[in-house]
Amino acid sequence: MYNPRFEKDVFKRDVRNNVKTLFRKEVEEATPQQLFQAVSYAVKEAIIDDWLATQKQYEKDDPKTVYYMSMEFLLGRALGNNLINMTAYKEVKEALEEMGIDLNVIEDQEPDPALGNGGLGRLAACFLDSLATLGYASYGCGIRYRYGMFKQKIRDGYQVEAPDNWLKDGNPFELRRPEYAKEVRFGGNIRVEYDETGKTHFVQENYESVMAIPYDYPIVGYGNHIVNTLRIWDAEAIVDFQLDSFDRGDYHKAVEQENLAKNIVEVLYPNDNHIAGKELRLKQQYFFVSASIQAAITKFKKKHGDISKLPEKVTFQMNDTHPTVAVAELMRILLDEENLGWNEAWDITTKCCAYTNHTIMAEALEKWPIDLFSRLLPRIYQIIQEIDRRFVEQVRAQYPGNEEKVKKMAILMDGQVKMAHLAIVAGYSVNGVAKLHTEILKNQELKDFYQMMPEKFNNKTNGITQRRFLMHANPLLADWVTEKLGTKEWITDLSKMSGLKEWLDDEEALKEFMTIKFKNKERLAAYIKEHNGVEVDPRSIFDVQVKRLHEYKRQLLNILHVMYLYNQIKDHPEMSFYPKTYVFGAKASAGYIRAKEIIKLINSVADVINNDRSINGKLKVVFIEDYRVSNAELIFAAADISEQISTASKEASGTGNMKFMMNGAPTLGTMDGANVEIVDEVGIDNAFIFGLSADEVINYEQNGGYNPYDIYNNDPDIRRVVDQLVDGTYANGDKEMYRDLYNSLLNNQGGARADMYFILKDFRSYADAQARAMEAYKDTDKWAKMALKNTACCGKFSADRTIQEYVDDIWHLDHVVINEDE
Ligand code: 26M
Repeated sequence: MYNPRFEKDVFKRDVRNNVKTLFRKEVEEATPQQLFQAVSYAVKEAIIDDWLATQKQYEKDDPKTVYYMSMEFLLGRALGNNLINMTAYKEVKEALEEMGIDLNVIEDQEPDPALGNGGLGRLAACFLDSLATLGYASYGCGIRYRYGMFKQKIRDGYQVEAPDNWLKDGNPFELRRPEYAKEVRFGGNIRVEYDETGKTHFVQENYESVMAIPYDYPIVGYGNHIVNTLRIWDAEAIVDFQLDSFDRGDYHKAVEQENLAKNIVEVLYPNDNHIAGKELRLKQQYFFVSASIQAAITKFKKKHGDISKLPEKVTFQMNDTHPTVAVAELMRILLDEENLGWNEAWDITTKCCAYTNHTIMAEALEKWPIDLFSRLLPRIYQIIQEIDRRFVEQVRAQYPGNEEKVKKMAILMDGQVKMAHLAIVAGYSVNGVAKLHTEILKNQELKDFYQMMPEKFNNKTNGITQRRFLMHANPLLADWVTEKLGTKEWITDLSKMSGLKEWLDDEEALKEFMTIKFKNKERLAAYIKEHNGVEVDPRSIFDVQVKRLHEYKRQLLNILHVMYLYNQIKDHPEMSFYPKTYVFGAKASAGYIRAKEIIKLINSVADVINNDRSINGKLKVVFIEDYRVSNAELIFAAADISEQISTASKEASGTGNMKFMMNGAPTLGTMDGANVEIVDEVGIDNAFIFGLSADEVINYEQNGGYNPYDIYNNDPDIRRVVDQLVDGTYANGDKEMYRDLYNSLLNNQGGARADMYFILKDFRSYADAQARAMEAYKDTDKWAKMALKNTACCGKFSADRTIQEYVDDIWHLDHVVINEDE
């Protein structure tokens, strides 16, 4: 046991004391929520010592630091994870048991901090965990949204959004740091001044501004006493700091600034892979970027005089284009506040900034109208104009007479600011998030940039943290793995999982492995019973698709196939069919109408099938409400089959696929994103692969698509399910409810091609993969082996591996060790 604070008796006393001082109660009288608070404060106290020690060590060693700039951090609950990383989970569980408290119940009191949408935000959270665990100095930089990702309710089969007031009971783990506040300015105009030496100065006037107040959130490394910081910014009106502005008659200004401050951090935009172009979103971006960069520079200057050395100690990683104004903000500070010349400032900036691309979806490429951008950020816009002017000059020099290139590559074009172009031009590294994705960037989407600056491009295949997604999500399997490997090393070195291959032919071990899966399925079945009121049989195959709802992820393909299976069972009641439970979980962006229609369809199909007693429970469909990190942990552990069925080329990586694999669920999917690398690791025989390849999809797209009627006319099974969208089968006789989905599959609509995502095209091949999976499952021994093989081969997909690659190839951070005796 590494932390003396978890001396059981001391810890128990701390908890009792906290209940008293916080709530004036005895433990026996406290509510579960109050106990959660009391336990969390006791844990925080232990964290604080390590947090201080870590910062002291950093002060001493002065390691290079990465600032991971992200609009989103989808952390999930902290309590259980912190206990695991402090290697105190079991001791605390026991201590609480002795007090008559169940740790699981306490953990369930914690609201999920959901400051992110999906993949991109969860990746950021996994990266922070790995950075701390590997001993690298890092800050996560983001926004402390008052309301995180909305809560999803399903009412009458429809998604209804409710606000996520995650801070309503306070947040035991965070620390407000007003002494590090920074002012951020918006709007106004830029006045040019010349001083006596003839030097030019740019002065912003008539601006509005807000105070950015940091809240620090501890990121606990596994078993190494390192505690890094996630710094998320709240906004407050400046008037709170200058109480006299009311006296000066600035009443209106005061109210305006209150509003600006309140609005900026009010809510996370619930879009995923789609850009809305709202002014408030740009305000959010500049707000946290400016505050974070200012803070980083202040910290650097306190220790180092010479700003030109910044790249030796600091690197800014931009999580997608959302924080790309960082490059212009850094330039602004270097030019206007540090008084450097352009070339020197540019040299520093281009050695400090790096960019990760997460998508090739056209509607997700971030572009801002110039009029909006220049009005809100006048000085930043001037700087971007100059960056663009110099870059275009360079393009013309390299490709004389080729104005096509300029048009395709410029940062400012067609009245827009193209954020990806800015990020690539100013960044020293551009990376994709899986091999296939990076190849598509290099050869298609960003081809011109790759040709001009190939040295910037590199791949960093995503990963996940095994601490949360195996140890915490699946303690039974985690203990089994430790026992079989005879070591806990896999917790910080996931490549050790390959040692499990020795057990692939051991019948007893396979049986144990499948018993654990069964217990996890019982646990999920209980959750489904409680939350959906649906009975599912843990002996049935749990086939799971959980992820954001998006057409390219093709939840529609999945549910159409369920409709097809149902038709089959009804037509041929005697046919051999292994009972199946299809599990869905997905939030649709609030304004994404078609995504919401798909949710309604899934729920309608569930209703019809689950209530049809004639099929003897062979088929069940469950839509899990409010899919989020906390219930994801239960779901991954309980899955038999992992549905990863995006249209090839569209899913940059996927990370859910890795979580399923780690927990022993084979992939049923397309050759897309990181699925390709999963198949490389586990072998094609231990996955169920189907559908068009990325090349084939891109080829069709470049030739105007394909004609879905060729399939509809020639395949009666497919025609039947498509027609069932408009014959009222799943809509109580209403023939119009799913007309839009029907049309999207068959008919061109304005700019959108019929069946843009190749659902009908891939349907047969998908149904075939489904059939193969069912056949494989029937052979219990073979299945167990296949499932274990997946767990045994997941080593590559640790975020620890990913982060080590970022460190080696991009960030070049120094490794830090905390000396336990100090
Ligand atoms: C943009 C503008 C306004 C509001 C929101 C956005 C926005 C927010 C999140 C756009 C995209 C966002 O996320 C994209 C995302 O999650 N991409 C996923 O990133 C994962 C991590 O790399 C990959 O595994 C997924 O394949 C990729 O879809």
